[in-house]
Amino acid sequence: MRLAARRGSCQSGLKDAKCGSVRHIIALLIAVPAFAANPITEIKVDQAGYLSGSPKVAFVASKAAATGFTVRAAKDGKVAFSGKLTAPADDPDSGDRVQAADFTKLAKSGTFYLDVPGVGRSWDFSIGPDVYARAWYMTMRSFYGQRCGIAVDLGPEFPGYKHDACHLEAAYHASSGKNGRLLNLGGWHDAGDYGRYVVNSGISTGTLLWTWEMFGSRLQNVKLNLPESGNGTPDILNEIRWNLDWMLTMQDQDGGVWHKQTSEKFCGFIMPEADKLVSYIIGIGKEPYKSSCATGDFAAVMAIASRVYRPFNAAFAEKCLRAARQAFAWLETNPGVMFENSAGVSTGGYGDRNCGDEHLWAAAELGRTTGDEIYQRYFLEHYAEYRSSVRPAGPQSWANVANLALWTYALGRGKNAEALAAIRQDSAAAADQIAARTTANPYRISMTARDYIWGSNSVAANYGMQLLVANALQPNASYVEAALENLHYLLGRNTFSLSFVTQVGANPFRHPHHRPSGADNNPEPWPGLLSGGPNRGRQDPAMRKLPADLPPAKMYLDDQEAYSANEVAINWNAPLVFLLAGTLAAK
Ligand code: G3I
Ligand code: 9MR
Ligand code: ZN
Repeated sequence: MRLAARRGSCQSGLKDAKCGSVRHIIALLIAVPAFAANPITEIKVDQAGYLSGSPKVAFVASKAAATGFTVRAAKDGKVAFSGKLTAPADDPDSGDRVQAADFTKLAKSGTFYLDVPGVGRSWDFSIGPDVYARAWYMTMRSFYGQRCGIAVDLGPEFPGYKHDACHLEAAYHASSGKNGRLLNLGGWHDAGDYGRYVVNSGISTGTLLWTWEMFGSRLQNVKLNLPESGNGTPDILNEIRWNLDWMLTMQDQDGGVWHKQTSEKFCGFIMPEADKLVSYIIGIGKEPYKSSCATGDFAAVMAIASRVYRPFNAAFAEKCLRAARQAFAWLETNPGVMFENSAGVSTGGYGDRNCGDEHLWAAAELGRTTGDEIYQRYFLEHYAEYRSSVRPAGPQSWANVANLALWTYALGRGKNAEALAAIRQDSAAAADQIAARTTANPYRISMTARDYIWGSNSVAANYGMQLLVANALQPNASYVEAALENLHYLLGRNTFSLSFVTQVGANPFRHPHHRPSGADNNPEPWPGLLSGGPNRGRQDPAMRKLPADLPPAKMYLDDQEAYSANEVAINWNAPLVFLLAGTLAAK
């Protein structure tokens, strides 16, 4: 995205409305009728839109309190709904004074905008039964864009978004306990960098496989325009398979799984095929070389894959199951091997202080897939230690997968009635509190001030996933509504009025810390990628230029340099894919 990178004034999300991208200029010339002024950030809407039958709320955060609002048709400005704004509420997390505009009663399909006299107009949004179908397609298809080891081309839909086969040179790093070259292409680039990390692949791939397990009937016919499309396997599974095949190559003969495959250091902002650094299998530098967290995540994912792919490819399902069993056996003898970068290696760590949750997840998924006593027993002996993970504050993350372990036991109707009841009860109690907190938050999101960490947008998406899983265990409309509120936040109903997904919505963020987006010649970043989001920790030099006393939700820059707030990553996109799938019309 060379053009945009040169436009200094385009760096801040706060100013993005004024940015001169071709796309925005055309949008302003064509889409906005002469009688309406430009959209302004003080009015916050979900830029993808609102489901016809669900609550529809926009927010206004202006200096002077406003009173009324209208919703108008985008094509002619005709009033479709008018209402009153709520009294202002102070939101300490963003520092905004927020008024709500509720137009739930407007159920007519179409494209609209909000008009607030004395304030201005919003970006356009849609109302309809399937307003998130396009966003689902784009966020899921973004995994294809992250493919390593193969040429990728998002055209003709996104012409120019392509790269050649990359990272073709692989070798065992000294820290892996082996040496020599190997040939193991594949997998997804983790994020804005080109590394491949088993731990992060674990939660990401697991979340996507769960998306299939929970919402497959809605997804099985959705074409993602992949090289494999039309081969008889649903495209979501075709895409996931690309990463599973690489993960399988990360398992050593003794069953243990190496932590990551990356170069020794991060390359510059170049296209992946231009990165000629050797892609090393990296271990811990001493016996047993592999790491427990990677091996646990691997076992869990392969166990899920074995039940998911069985109807499509029994041989592959068997291969996954064998790999999962071997990984679990390794973990039983090596439960506490932590990963740390060895000397000379400076790529991502995904280091964890405790692999018990990964171990539990492996046992739970293997137990669900096979019903075998050994996995059931491990789960029942250990699950109680992790019950507090299903909690109202702090959902699952790459470092904590205990939730997934507990939920899969309940979703798979595990045999122990006491465990089942405990997990169901914990899930509902946590979801009740999250839903109540969401309603009380002036921006109606589940986020707490402490949740604005590195990758905070994935915290919002994972709250959404937590609520949808709780709903699957015990249906409750308030859980689904609260999940949707978090989606609205990610798609533009936030303090910046910015859609945090590239190329989704009329005012998306545009400068991700994403090497292909930074290095190519396209005017816009690669589509369907979720920004990491506000990070109160200000953990990079660009972010440290922001005032230290900014409220946490405001700690964000739409700046390529701001990697601690504006990178993209597979484990952030995956729960968004899950959440969006949950909104799609049941088929
Ligand atoms: O969880 C704690 C929280 O309790 C505490 O209050 C808060 C205060 O700062 O920190 C939270 O921990 C943060 C953690 O992310 C949360 O998951 C750490 O500060 C923060 O340093 C850590 O950042 C990780 C980052 O790598 C740096 O290690 C991100 O989770 C992780 O997503 C990110 O992953 C990178 C890979 O290494 C390389 N590839 C790109 C990828 C995305 O940026
Ligand atoms: O680009 C890297 C990003 O993917 C990582 O998440 C981040 C933290 O590990 O590091 C980025 O690389 C930066 C490096 O750590 C320090 N020099 C600047 C690099 C960004 O261009
Ligand atoms: Zn690659």
